[in-house]
Amino acid sequence: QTTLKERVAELIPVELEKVKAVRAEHGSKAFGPVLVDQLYGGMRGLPALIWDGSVLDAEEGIRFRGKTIPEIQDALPKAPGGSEPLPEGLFWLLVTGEIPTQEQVDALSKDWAARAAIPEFVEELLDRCPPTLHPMSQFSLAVTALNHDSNFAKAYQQGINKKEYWGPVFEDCMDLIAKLPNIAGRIYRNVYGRGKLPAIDPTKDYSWNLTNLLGFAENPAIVELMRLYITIHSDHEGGNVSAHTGKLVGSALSDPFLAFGAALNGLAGPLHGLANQEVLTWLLKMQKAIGENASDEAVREYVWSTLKGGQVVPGYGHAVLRKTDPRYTAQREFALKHLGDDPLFKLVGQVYSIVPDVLLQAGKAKNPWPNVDAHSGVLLNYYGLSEMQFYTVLFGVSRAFGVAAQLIWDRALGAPLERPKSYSTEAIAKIFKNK
Ligand code: NMX
Ligand code: MLT
Repeated sequence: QTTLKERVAELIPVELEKVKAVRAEHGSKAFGPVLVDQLYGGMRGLPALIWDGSVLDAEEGIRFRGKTIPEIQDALPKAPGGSEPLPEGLFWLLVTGEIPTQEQVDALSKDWAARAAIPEFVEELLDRCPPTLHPMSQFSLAVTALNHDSNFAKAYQQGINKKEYWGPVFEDCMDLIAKLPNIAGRIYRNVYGRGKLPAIDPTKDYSWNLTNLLGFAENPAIVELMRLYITIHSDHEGGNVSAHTGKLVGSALSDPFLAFGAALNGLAGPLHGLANQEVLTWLLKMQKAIGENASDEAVREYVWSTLKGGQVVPGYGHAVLRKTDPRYTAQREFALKHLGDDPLFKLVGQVYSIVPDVLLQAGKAKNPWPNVDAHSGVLLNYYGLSEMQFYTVLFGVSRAFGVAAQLIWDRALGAPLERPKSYSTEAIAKIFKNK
């Protein structure tokens, strides 16, 4: 059977031809005007990047290589007895655009298990972090330190031909993904005093091992949740802060560990991945303030008080989406199947029926609907993973899949250094003075 690396090698000449043809036919066509407001407005809507793994539609949400979340839930191989897709399959899809066989997915599980060990000095580095250092800072520190053993950095120093870049980058990306469970598990156990890390089981899949390292794998339902979680958080086209950062840093030929370490620092921001922590904090604060089983009126007032305090309602709104995030819907469906009448899940549902109305009335947010982060914490909390400061680490484990897939293609296709043009306000005033 073909391995992922062999398949990528076969696809590279095909992709190079495709890109050549698209550029020859469309290279000189304009996407439309660039408005000065877009420079000041966080570049919203500015077409600026090539990203092959997924494309986001404002109304429909994400498609991974053209497939919606329900479609990949249906099409990707599962674990024995499981019903959620294995993220190994999603990675294969992100990289190749093809649905892998069960055997190919199983081979990836084995390959990643074999690569999972982290260097002793990284273990020590994590063990010496104070438990007060945020898990995301520890995560980015450890991922950056993996650069010590980067195949690409070494090959570059030895004068590798640029046509060959993708090979060691592929190996680094596989190592990166494979090592994240041991890093995440170690951080979790160190910070929350959860005892010693068990060994990776080479007969089990990636999500089972991750869940086991955290100490929860005896419950098959949370293992299934982890498979869904890692799958749906993996990629959200290229413009989001973490994906774009990974691509940008990789474009300087920084190796995948340096590039993804940088991506994690972006994911750690409260307007991006940290929002999953913020949502649970906010829900618990609300519960404390207005009690369990509070009335809709009390919830509505609490939402207004958040807005009036000059804060955002975490988990709501999006820079691109204009409808409920299908990743929210997938998690809600999982919760409906597994969570029963968990009080926090009920509160999440109640908030969903109230917040969009309030945000619309407040009249600022362009999208009043929930995003992925509005639901993830409640699910993890239900299964006993209640330490919300850790939640973004799991988002980060997943986001490595999307960033890694693109880093492989960027180096295979010879993507150039990113270097857009910037202007000062003075320069803009001068340029457009008489226009
Ligand atoms: N609560 C309160 N105000 C909001 C919200 C919200 N959930 N969403 C947008 N706004 C405000 C926003 O702060 C801005 O205010 P101002 O003009 O005073 O600066 C105004 O509405 C217009 O913002 P938009 O153009 O709708 O949103 P933008 O594209 O700038 O930002 C987010 C997108 C996601 C940063 C924003 O919706 C937000 O802060 N949401 C809450 C945090 C969150 O859930 N982030 C997670 C996103 C998903 N992820 O994992 O990365
Ligand atoms: C993501 O998954 O990266 C977030 O939804 C943010 C985004 O797409 O901008």
